[in-house]
Amino acid sequence: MSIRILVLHGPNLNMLGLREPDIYGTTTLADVNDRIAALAQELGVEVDTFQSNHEGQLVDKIQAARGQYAALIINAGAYTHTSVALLDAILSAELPTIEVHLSNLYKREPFRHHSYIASAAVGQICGFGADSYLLGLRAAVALAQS
Ligand code: DHK
Repeated sequence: MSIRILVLHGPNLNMLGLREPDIYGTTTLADVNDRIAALAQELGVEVDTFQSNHEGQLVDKIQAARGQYAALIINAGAYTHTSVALLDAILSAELPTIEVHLSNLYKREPFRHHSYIASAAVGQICGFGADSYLLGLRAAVALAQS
């Protein structure tokens, strides 16, 4: 059975391409997902992607991922900096988790420097635009194969 990886996009990431392009770039979420799908095919893994603006929907997806996926890649958007619920969901899912962000959080406002989910992640990749997801996918596949 092939390796399955879940990619979650949090709030406002549906606005990629339109929202603050100087920070997040001009690539749309559909483009990001297409690039993830192309790399997944190249690496021979299956990837599902899901975006929600709703914290509870993201919690539901993470809970349902337990035992179903080899790894989780998550850009929790602003919930990164606020959500104990997402942290607890990730801890309970017991999946190797990679936190990704398009922007470099540490070059931005101080409130973005703290991530509630970082302590539950294997690692964090930020600052590479859409490539952060692709680097995250490579890391997830390496973890799943280790
Ligand atoms: C995306 C968001 O929506 C912000 O709330 C985070 C993150 C940063 C990103 O860089 O992908 O602070």
